[in-house]
Amino acid sequence: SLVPIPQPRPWPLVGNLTDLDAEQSTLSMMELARLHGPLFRLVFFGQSLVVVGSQELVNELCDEKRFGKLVHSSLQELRAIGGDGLFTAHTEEPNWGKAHRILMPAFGPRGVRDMFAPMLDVAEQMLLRWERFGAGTVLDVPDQMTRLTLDTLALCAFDYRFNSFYQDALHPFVGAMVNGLHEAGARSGRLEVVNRLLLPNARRYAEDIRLMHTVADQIIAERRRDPDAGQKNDLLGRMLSARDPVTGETLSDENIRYQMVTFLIAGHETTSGLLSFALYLLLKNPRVLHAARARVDEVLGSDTPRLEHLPALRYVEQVLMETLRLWPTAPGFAVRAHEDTVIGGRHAVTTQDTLLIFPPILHRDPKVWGPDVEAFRPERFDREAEARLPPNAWKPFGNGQRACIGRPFAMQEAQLVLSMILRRFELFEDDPSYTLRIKETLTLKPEGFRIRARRRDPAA
Ligand code: MNH
Repeated sequence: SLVPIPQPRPWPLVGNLTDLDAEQSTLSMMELARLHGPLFRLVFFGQSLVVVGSQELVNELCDEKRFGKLVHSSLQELRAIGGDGLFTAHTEEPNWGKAHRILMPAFGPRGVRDMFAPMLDVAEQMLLRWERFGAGTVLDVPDQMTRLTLDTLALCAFDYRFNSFYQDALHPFVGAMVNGLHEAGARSGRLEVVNRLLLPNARRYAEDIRLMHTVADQIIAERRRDPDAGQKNDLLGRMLSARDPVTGETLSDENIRYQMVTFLIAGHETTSGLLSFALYLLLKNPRVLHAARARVDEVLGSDTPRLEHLPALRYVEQVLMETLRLWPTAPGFAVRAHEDTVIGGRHAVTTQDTLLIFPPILHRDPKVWGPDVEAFRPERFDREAEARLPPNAWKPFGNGQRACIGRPFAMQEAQLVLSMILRRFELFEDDPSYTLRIKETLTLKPEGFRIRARRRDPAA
């Protein structure tokens, strides 16, 4: 027989709005899961959201025959920025399939290996600055990592240099993006009539979006004028020339613009958050820090990192996987049932329900991870231990055909950069009494986490 999905008691009109702290919704959701279990319903203004965070239920929801990605209300709001780019497109839109087929090979193992050199280039720029500053300088970790990942993405994808390490002020694209994302988030939490009444916000939002699109359009125009463009096999080059094997068509300039803005947005905040949390967790867990450093010293020695080193640096990859278990920087993704159905054998859901798969809860399922879910233990991702995990227990990159296309890119970049940092620097927390503060935007970051870095003796 059917059992209703648990729901915190709603208030008239606003429903469960008061159960969520708008600035800290991930932490609120984790708290609600402690109170109500890993499956609960929240209702806002008559709209139902079902939060799902046990391996058993998530595994069921990952069945693409029954469920598929839903462009939920905050992603819908992002379409003003990312249009029908991969992240914000509906699976049924022809441009999703077309771009997916054209871009998958470029983001595959071959394509990402070609990006090793520009990744190393930008990492060197950051670390050279850390060396010159010396151990007396305090480094704001999320700020440094954001400059790094943004520059890396633009260089790898479009052969374009933001040069964030050569100036204090970031490229205007960054300000427009930060404001635009903030406003998009705020808009999805406001009623449409309120959005229309907030004219100064709306005007500013339109300007920020225009700036982002103009930057992308200019990069496209420059490339079209570039006599050597034919030799450039980066993402932009492929998007401009590749034909979809199914339709025989190329992507339109408008769609290429949306993909570029999407890569810049989807591709840098998540990866910079990952690197920031990894450094935080390493500094709070000296055993793991020493184990990772010992491995990096052994593998890299005095070499400049090369692609061939990466497989031997598996432990660093495990550090990143364990980081994404505890702090999945893109903390949720939504699916919808293709037809009204029953989940967990006893809970009815309809096609109208937004089903939010929530990795911060899923990744703490004690049935999967044991009694020490909060412990930072990269050994959980040893090859053998990983193979023993039940299906869909670890979902920081989404699911199925709509999973993250940038996963190999992000993991290669993060593995390279973290290895280089550990090899070259002794790290210190600026304030050892720092306790984690989560900054939530579209993604999660350890707010105000600062370190100092001292060059290690190269012979060490
Ligand atoms: Mn990424 C989709 C997480 C790095 C570009 N990404 C997703 C989804 C998650 C995600 C979760 C699924 C969202 C949904 O179902 O609504 N992404 C991450 C994380 C990192 C990351 C945790 C880094 C760590 N992503 C990157 C990078 C890029 C990128 C780097 C680009 C270079 N991501 C995308 C795109 C999609 C996506 C594009 C949408 C893919 C599709 O639906 O076809």
